[in-house]
Amino acid sequence: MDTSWLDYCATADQLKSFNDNGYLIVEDAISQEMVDALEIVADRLDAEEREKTGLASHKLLSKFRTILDDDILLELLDNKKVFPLLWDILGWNIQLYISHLIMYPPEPSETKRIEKAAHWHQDGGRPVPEMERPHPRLSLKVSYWLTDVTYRDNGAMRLIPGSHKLDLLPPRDDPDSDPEGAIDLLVKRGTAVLFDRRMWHSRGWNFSNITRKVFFIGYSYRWLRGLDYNLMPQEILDKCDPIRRQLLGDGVDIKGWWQPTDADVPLKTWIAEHRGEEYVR
Ligand SMILES: O=C(O)CCC(=O)C(=O)O
Repeated sequence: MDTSWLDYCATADQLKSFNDNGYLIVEDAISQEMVDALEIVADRLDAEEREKTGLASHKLLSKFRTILDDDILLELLDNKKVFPLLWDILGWNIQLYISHLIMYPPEPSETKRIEKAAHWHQDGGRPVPEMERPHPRLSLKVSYWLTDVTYRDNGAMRLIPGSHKLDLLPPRDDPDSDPEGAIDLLVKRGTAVLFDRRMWHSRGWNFSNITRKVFFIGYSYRWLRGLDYNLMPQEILDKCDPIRRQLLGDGVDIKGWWQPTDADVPLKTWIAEHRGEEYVR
């Protein structure tokens, strides 16, 4: 397993920024070769899915459970520049809970230009209305940007820094604008952005002339059920080292979801050995 993770553990500034703002930008999180390879995979999945479902070429494609669609996606699971940030934020008792791809082609030229984004939300499905507030963190997602989004009109994701601590979406000054405090997330190709599932966010409009391409990988505590897979095919687990197997939901028995032994959580042992016992309490 890759000891270069140790070079990318979270700094105090990164942890403070994530805790205060609810997101963290990691530029050049993946090499240009890796971005090129991921873009080829994204284009292939897009073409296959549109062929299968008949989705028109100008419509947004949202494909879930992508982690098994190509072995290169397994590489993202423990990407050296991002994975250590996850243990420093969530700890060692983590798993993959969701993986998805969004391909957002340019809006057709006749689409009426509107400024406000359409669907402000916090991530998480039923837990969002069912849990008492204030909510705990529970999970976060990492978005890997395969195309430049350096202008709002590239379909920049919109988010409200600090809003992971808010129970309600902040108000709007004007019904045709975004809520107070909203910003455009502008990123270069190859950037990863970690975001707390509670942070209020939305997708902006793509009025550019290129398709916006993003893979999302979400991590949660192991005592939550996966939204992608709860049982990975054995042939996938067989390709993976113990830490990736932990992330993919492997474990010794059902009790290990709640009271893990060292055999359930090899990441814990790895961190204890390489950073010290104080990091695995
Ligand atoms: O596509 C986007 O910019 C936003 C995606 C999103 O809302 C999500 O993954 O929860």
